[in-house]
Amino acid sequence: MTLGEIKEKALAAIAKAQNLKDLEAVKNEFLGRQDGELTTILRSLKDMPPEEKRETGTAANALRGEIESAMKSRLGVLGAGSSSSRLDITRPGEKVRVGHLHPLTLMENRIKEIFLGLNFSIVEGPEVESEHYNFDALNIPPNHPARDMWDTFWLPAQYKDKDSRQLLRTHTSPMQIRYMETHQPPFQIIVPGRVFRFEATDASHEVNFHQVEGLMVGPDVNLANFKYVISEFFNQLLNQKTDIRLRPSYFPFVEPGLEVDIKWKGKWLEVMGAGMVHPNVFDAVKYNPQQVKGFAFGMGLERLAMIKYKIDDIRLFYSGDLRFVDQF
Ligand code: YSA
Repeated sequence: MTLGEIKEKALAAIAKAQNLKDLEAVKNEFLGRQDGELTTILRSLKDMPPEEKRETGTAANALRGEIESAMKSRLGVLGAGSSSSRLDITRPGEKVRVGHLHPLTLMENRIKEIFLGLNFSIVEGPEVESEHYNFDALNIPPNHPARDMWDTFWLPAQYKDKDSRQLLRTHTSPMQIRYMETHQPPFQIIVPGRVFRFEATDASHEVNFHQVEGLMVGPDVNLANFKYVISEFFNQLLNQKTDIRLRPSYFPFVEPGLEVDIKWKGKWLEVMGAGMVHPNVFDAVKYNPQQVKGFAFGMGLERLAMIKYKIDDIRLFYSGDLRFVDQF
């Protein structure tokens, strides 16, 4: 190619270039280090007679400058000019969206912190449970009417584990059994975790929610200990002295069984189930009910968060609506 042809072709290709990639291709074709058209001519200068070398050299270098500046101005037109022309240091910065914890995580963290301060340990258990741990060992045998308290998601029969059917745990109480099977008293634990119930959702019921289980066992643990622990817990959680009320209730794994209410904004609100661990439960884990006593409780994390943060619909927690979660 002659210099004239190179000029004509290169400038036409530059004018046609639509993006950075097109310009790169033009650069390679004409100015490429290896076999760019113009580069080849420049490289052959050394073999030319002096007169021709001077003439051709001058013209070829001028053409290179011309092609380079045509490329630069085309780059400017395409809106991808050199960085100095793009960087405007006077422009306000872009706001960085900072992540944060979900209100339920905040709540769970605070609950753990309070119980750690009361010398409890934190343990966790499986979300897929066996019928044995979720019901039988908790003094709820098959056909026991109390099973109706927990509408259950059962796993298909092929997931049967030994003799026990598998399910999604309906409460965190099965961890009472798992923990006692592998530890000796005295101890005090809480078990935060996700639970599942096959029930209709509404403003205060979810299919999938969280509970925090508590269990304290020792030679002479009694209801007064429970009342102290739970009062202290609510005083700290709600940052104010909180009245609590214990009402008789029924859960198969405790005797006596209780429902705990707290007084909040002038009204009594039910916040947890509790009681003294039933002797049959101690039997199931091979503890001697004559020698150890214990209290247990289970509360709903969402319900507590609703009280603390004044949230009127439980479904908001799982809505994925950033306008909701960004408020925490
Ligand atoms: C009772 C005595 C013990 O010694 C230990 C634990 C318990 C609690 C028991 N395992 C239980 O699950 N009781 S419960 O069915 O009444 O649920 C406990 C708490 O979970 C409720 O007080 C409520 O706060 C929450 N809850 C229950 N169903 C719910 C729910 N939260 C959201 N959606 C639902 N569908």
